[in-house]
Amino acid sequence: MLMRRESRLVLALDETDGDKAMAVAEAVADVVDAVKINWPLVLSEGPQMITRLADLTDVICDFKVADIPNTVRLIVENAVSRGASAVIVHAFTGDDSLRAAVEASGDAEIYAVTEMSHPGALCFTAKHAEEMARMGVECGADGFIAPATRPDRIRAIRAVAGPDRKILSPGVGAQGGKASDAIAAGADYAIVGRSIYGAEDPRGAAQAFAEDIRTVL
Ligand code: NUP
Repeated sequence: MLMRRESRLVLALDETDGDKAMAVAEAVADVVDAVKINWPLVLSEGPQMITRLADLTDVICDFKVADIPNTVRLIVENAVSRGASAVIVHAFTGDDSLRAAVEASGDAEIYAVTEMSHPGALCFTAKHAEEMARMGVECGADGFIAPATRPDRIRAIRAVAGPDRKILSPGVGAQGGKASDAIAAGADYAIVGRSIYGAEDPRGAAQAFAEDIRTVL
């Protein structure tokens, strides 16, 4: 089932206290289109967080899977069986690993990371991001992760991905990117973590990001 596409905002829930994480997710569930979880929350509170959060909204498992095809398959199958609507994998592992993710995902979606949002991404992966996106299209990935910190790179990935694949863009707020810039550059969703879950009023913060995005829709 496809994720909602209304506010175009995804919460990155890297809060490591399970009760606090659930409280933030409940507070913003009707403002964001999905919640993305990553290793910090899963390692501290367990993979059952996937299922608990999936009762509230679509859950994207940001496991940045980077492994041989068989291990990729095992991880994706496990995440999807627990209720994940999407799993994020690395593209740099190559076409066989990416195909394994797509084949294991069933009704869930696979998003491939081409180049990450932090400065270190410029060392290696950024130089090959368009190539990786082309490979992702060939392998049937549902979309890509592209950096809100460099909107011109979102444009470059969109040019390769075409109109039918989705682009999710982290790097908003704490990393310096602006949600509306990412959406205007071609992202379907802006991903925001610390600037929402670390705010005194997470719901108010999420609403402010959604409002910023609405200015460019
Ligand atoms: O390129 C990426 N950049 C990035 O920040 C790919 C990611 N998946 N992320 C993740 O997005 C990161 O691991 C974190 O979970 C979230 C951004 O959080 P924040 O910087 O908004 O707090």
